[in-house]
Amino acid sequence: MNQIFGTATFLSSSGKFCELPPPEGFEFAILGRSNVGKSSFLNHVCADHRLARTSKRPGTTICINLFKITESVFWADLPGYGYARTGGGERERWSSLILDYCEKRENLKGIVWLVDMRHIGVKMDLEAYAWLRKTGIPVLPILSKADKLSHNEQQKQKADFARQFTGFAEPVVYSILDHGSRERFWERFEAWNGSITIEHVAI
Ligand SMILES: Nc1nc2c(ncn2[C@@H]2O[C@H](COP(=O)(O)OP(=O)(O)O)[C@@H](O)[C@H]2O)c(=O)[nH]1
Ligand SMILES: [Mg+2]
Repeated sequence: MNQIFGTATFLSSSGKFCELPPPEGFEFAILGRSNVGKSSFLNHVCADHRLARTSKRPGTTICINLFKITESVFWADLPGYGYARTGGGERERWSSLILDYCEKRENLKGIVWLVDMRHIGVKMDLEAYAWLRKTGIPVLPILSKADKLSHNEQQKQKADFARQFTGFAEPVVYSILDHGSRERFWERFEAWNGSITIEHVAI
């Protein structure tokens, strides 16, 4: 996948499921809590810091942003979950756009699920996990912001993740401050990608 570096392009931004472009090729979605580092991760793995907009303020992306990674691989940067703009209930914290997308998008091949490595097992991630398991969509977990932890803390958090979240591919420890993360991710992505099929279990 080395050839993709710097060649990914922004395709579209959709606020409603019906506004998404027609499915084309294979799509992978980036899911995770608001502010976990989804857009930064996308930019970093594609080696293009201007690709997706990143933000210090949580809850700013309410659209699905689609990116073309190769001729046949597309990535969707989903809105973050877990940020209650109005301090309201669960419904506001789980965007119906995420649910619609994950349940209906025909060419969705897998979900890259970001979890903040410092905070394993927070309520919204537990909810996301239960729901992801139910959908049967293949999931590759990413433990983000690894640079904020020492090596020992990383080992502990990894073990914690493995204890709490079973049934997915082994998580990739990731930091946008570490270029080794990028190589490690693409290796793991290709292995994961090759091992799954386009049809996930319909809900
Ligand atoms: N130290 C560190 N900060 C990160 C990392 N990834 C993201 N961030 C920061 O976390 C904040 C939220 O990132 P963003 O990509 O906008 O999160 P999103 O809401 O999930 O798309 C930004 O200030 C990023 O610079 C990382 O690996 N290490
Ligand atoms: Mg974002």
